[in-house]
Amino acid sequence: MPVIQWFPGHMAKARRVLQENAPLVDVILEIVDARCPVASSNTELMALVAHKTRIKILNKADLADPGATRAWVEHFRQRGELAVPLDAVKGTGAREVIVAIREAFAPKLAEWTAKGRKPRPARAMAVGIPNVGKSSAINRLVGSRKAVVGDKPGVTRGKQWIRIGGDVELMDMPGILVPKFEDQWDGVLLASIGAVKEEVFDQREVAGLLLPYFWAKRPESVRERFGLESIAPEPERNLEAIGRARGLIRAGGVVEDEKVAAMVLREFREGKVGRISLQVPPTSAGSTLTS
Ligand SMILES: Nc1nc2c(ncn2[C@@H]2O[C@H](COP(=O)(O)OP(=O)(O)OP(=O)(O)O)[C@@H](O)[C@H]2O)c(=O)[nH]1
Ligand SMILES: [Mg+2]
Repeated sequence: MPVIQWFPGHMAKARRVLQENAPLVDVILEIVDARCPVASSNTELMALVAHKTRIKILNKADLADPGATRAWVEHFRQRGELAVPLDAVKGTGAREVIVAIREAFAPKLAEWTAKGRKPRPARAMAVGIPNVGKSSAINRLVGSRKAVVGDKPGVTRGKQWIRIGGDVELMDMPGILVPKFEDQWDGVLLASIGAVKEEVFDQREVAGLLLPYFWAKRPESVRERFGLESIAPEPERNLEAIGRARGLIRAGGVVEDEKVAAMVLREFREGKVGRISLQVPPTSAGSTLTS
């Protein structure tokens, strides 16, 4: 059985939302999780708006390995794609996002004014799969500048725009994309970053598959937090050892492996296992990417 059982029916709705909103904006901000920017992107949906200017926001950069994030930015840049790291909680990178939107819009604006038309602000919208931080990013970009620009009848069909810089406006609602699964490991990554509901995957399976990866990247954190002295080839043995170390044991001495798995995933999501990137760019996949 696959790790994730998925229902591709949601794809149609996400496609519709994207296609309806794309014509209203100059720039599409695709929010992805910096720890796995490819798995948390829906390349199939984004291909529908390939004609638009797009900026990838590598959000939760505070939880990712800084070296890996730098490598990702460079990787995307080499492919002609804009990528900007963001920590939507602290706001680190928010200014750079606004600058990137302004710069991406500059050629269009120049063309516009050359034709004698009045300059207007750049319009952007945020899209992304669940839990990547779309709402947090919007809040952070808006900051204290809560000024709603208001409806633009006929152009925006009731959409609200918020001014986020002198000459940049952001749609107040993000577009929700569906996660895409190309293989089982994608499913594991998407589950680990909270992009899919916990009911649709087996947390023990996901935690079991991730632990060797955490161990390879941050052995000292895994040892300290979870009390593992070594990593066993059998996932159940690792969960078992963690359960004993952390006291997640039922009467009768049986380790509560579901609780152990849920805890491992939660602590990873909260960044307590250290800054770990789950994907590194193909070119640097073999290199060491510790901070
Ligand atoms: N550490 C860290 N946590 C973040 C960041 N951005 C968002 N979060 C956390 O991630 C969780 C999800 O953030 P949201 O902003 O609700 O994400 P969303 O994409 O709007 O989620 P949905 O609306 O459910 O699809 C929250 O617990 C946020 O506090 C970030 O840059 N760093
Ligand atoms: Mg949200």
